Amino acid sequence: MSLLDIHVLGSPVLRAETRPVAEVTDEHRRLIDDMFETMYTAKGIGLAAPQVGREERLAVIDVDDDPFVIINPEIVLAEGKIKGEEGCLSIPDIYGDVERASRVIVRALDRHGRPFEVEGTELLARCLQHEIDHLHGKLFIDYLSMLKRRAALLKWESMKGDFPSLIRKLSAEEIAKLHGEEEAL
Ligand code: K1U
Ligand code: ZN
Repeated sequence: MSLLDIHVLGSPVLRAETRPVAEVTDEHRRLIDDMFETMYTAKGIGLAAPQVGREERLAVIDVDDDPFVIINPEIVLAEGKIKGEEGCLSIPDIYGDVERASRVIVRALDRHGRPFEVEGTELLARCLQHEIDHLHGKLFIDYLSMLKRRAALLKWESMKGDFPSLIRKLSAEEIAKLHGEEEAL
C-alpha cells in the first residue's frame, strides 16, 4: 500500500465532476486500500477520490471503526436538518458550521461491485454528505455565509504557500505532528 498526495483548495480536480465507475476492478481496490491508508494517516474520517487527484466516483469512510467504501453513491433519502462543524483534509486547519440533513440513506456499490445501502445519522450522516459533495466538485466552504467564507479564504491565502503545486504531502514531519497531537491529548 502507498500513501497518496492530497490535493488542496485551488487544485482543479477538487472542482471537477467525477466519472461513475463502470466496473469495479483490482485497480480500483488498490486505489481504495491506498485511500484508506492515506485517510488514517491524515486522521480523517473520510476521503474522496478527487482529494487524491482521481476522477473515479468513489470515497472511503470510517466514522465508528466500521470502514467502508461507497462507489457511485446516491442519496436516496435525506431528512431533518442539523448544523455542525466540518473540516476537510483538502483545506487543513479551517473549520466551519454547515447545515446538513440529519439522517440520510445512501445507495452505492461496495468494493466487489455489489449494491448496498447505508443509513447515517449524526457524524456519519454528515460525513456521507461531505464525501458525496466532493464527488460533485462541492466543498464545505461553499455553504458558509459570505462573511465566514471570506474569512476562511483569507486564512487559506496565508497558508497555501505551505502546499507547493497545491499538493499536501504527508511527510514524516506532518505525520509525527498529527499523531503526536493525539497522544498529547
Ligand atoms: O473529506 C474530507 O476532507 C475528510 C473530512 C470529513 C469530514 C469531517 C468532518 C465532518 C464531516 C466530514 C475529515 O475527516 S477532516 C478531519 C476532521 O475534521 C474530523 C476528524 C474526526 C472527527 C471529526 C472530524
Ligand atoms: Zn473534504
